[in-house]
Amino acid sequence: MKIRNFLSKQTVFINDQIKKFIPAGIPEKLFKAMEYSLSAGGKRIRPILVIESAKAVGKEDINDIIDIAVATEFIHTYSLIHDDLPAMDDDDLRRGKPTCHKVFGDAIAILAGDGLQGYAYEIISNNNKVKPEILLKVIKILSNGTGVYGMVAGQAADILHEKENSFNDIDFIHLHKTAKFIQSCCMIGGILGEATEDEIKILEIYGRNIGLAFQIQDDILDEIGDEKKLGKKTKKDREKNKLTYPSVYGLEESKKIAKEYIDEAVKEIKKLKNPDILIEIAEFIINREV
Ligand code: GRG
Repeated sequence: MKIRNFLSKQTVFINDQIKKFIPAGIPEKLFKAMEYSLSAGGKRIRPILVIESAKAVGKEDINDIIDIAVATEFIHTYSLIHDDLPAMDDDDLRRGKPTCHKVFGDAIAILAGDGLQGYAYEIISNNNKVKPEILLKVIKILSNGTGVYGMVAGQAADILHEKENSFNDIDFIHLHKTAKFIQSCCMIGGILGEATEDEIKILEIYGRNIGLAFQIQDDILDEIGDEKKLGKKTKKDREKNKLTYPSVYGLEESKKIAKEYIDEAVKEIKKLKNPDILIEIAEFIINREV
């Protein structure tokens, strides 16, 4: 499949770029923990979305925005490190390797996550090629999508359901835990490509829809995915009383709803100048096995 080759190449490209931004001159164990989690693999879909969204609105030279794309992966990696902690999802395996806290201990894993999150914003602020007012918009969108109005709220809601049964709105969880961050990455690409308000709105709708489908596919893979390919244990959601699409709607209906989100995303993104790669990424999201 053409898009898989394209995404593999982009993943290698992002991996190379990430190496250039790992903070140095800090306590060795903290550095190692950050480096370990950043280098452990992963699809790099968020930075890829930043870059491809910028291209979709007509940006040709992406060299001045690579650092910002990389910053989104730093935030994603922080969220995975924290999610794996004993107090959260308590996972031993991530991306096919022992989780950060299993290798470096809880305290260093917490600090590695904290460090990655803060450093992501430092990287963005250090960009001296993009206009400061554009950088400020990027920071606003990214902090909204991943902070207290986004991923943090979603993670809290998810945990409140799992541990206390006190939160039962699956669409709130999916939107906040997963979709808002993905939506932010698409909007950030648009902002960096100096898109119009209308184009950014299109990217917002596209991003939200692929983000919601992404989480449904994640739920589906937890039920029927291959542990080896995924690099983590499957069937954990059911064990842990997680609120998932398959548990609420069943597998077939979940697949149908994910496809509806993707159809909506594709319909929307076709309004842009260069939508082809974003269309293929949308379709990849529900066909992926990892
Ligand atoms: C700790 C604030 C905080 C949030 C954690 C990332 C996360 C939120 C939880 C992990 C569990 C989960 C299912 C999250 C939803 C987002 C998601 C599907 C993450 C996995 O992202 P991928 O598939 O991972 O892009 P790779 O390994 O490819 O980078």
